[in-house]
Order: sequence, then C-alpha cells, then structure tokens
Amino acid sequence: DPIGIFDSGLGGLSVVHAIRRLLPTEQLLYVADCAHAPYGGCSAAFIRTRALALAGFLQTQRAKALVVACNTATAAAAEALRRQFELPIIAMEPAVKRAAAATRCNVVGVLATEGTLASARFAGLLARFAGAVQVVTRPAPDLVLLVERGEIDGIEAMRRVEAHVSYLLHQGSDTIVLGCTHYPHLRPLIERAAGPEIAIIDTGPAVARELRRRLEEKDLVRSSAGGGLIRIWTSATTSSARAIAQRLAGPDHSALV
Ligand code: DGN
Repeated sequence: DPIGIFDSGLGGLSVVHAIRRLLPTEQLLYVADCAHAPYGGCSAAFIRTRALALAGFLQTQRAKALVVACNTATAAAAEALRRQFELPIIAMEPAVKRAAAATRCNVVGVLATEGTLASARFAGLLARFAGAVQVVTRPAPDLVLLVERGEIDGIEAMRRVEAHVSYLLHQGSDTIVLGCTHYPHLRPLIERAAGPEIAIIDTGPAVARELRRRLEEKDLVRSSAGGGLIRIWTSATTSSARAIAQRLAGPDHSALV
C-alpha cells in the first residue's frame, strides 16, 4: 500500500524528495491540490475542508499513512485530520526548534505563508521559545507562486528571494527556517542570497525520519528489494502543471495523472 502525501500544490514534492531518500522502496502517492493553490491566503475553514477531502481520497487509494506536506494545511487541519482518520498522520512544523539550537546570535528568521504565521499553532510554537531566542518572521507568498509556475531559477526568482533574505539578515538572523514546503525548491537561490555564514533549515528530512519511525512502530515498512513508485496526481486541469510537476519531481517518478 502507498504512503499518501498531499499539498496545496506542487511544493510538497520537496517532502517527497526527502521521503524518497530515506525510504526508497516505498510506493508514494502525491496529490497536488493545484486547482485550489495557493492555500496561503485562504481561510482556515476552507483549508480544513480541502485537507479532509484529500485525506479521504488518499484513504480510498489504500494509503497506509498520511503526510501533510504543507505547513499551512498542518496549521489549519492537523487536529481535524487526526480526529477523523485512524491512519498515522505526519505533519509539518516550521523547524524553529532546530534553528534555536543552531543560531549563534539568538535571532532566527522564519519564512512561511501568512496562513502559517497567523495560526494559533505557530503562536504556540513561538511561545515555547519566547525568552530563549528572538524569532523574526517574513511572509513570502510570492515564492509559493514562483514554484507553482516552475520558476525556480532565473533573474525574477533571484530578485524576490533576495528581498526576503535581506530583510531577515537586516533583522539580525543568522539562521533561516524554510517554513513552507515550496521553499526548498528555491534553496540554491536562498543559499546564494544568504551567503555561507547563514544556516538554512528545512523540515523535510525530519518529517521523513518521523514517517519511518511511525511505519516501523506499526510494522508497515514495505519489505521489497525493488524501488518504489512515485505517482503524482493533481486536481489542476492545465497541462502546464504536468510539465512543472515533472521538473520539480526530477526524473525519478513513474506516473502523472
Ligand atoms: N506549501 C505550503 C506550505 O508549506 O505552507 C503552502 C503553499 C500555499 O498554498 N500557500
């Protein structure tokens, strides 16, 4: 049975990369809700409705675990999903904890969507670190749109990345948290804008490790020597989504519906 993964769009494929690296024999079924992307500016109630629908769909596809590959959907819907579904559910969280451990000057920068930054869940996360580190936040919805359009390099992408990164650096951050699953696709640009002294932290690998732990706990790891398949489904009707998904997924996927 596959591991079901979803995001508002194609950005969550960054989480697929991390899962693939750690669990190469698993079957992955990724659903990109491109017809409704981006979730960043949507109401929490709308995002919850979408998340429950996508999780329901993945359950009909016999998903053995669910990965919410979207910080915005996690903030709005993780609790509702856990109430409604009995599957193991692994969700995102901006990696403030790791950033707090990594920072030398005690100022951490977080890039995320407005939805994530405004959520009660994020406020709770900040409260845990209040007093220990200063957290500077910066909404970057334009970076989500760039990735959805497949513009992960080029002058326009670099200009926009530089604007966000230089804001965080001016505020004194020496550590940047990628608090949205779209941003790792822009990581080479973010690194170039930030320079070698700045630590860039992404939650994808930690989510992959947590997924493996949960699968092992329930004895759900696929025992096969062969490589798993990645299937990507999108709710978009445009043909460009297909080409962009192909680009973001890399050569290593098998079917696009
Ligand atoms: N990829 C999503 C996240 O991690 O927050 C958000 C993208 C969006 O819909 N704005």
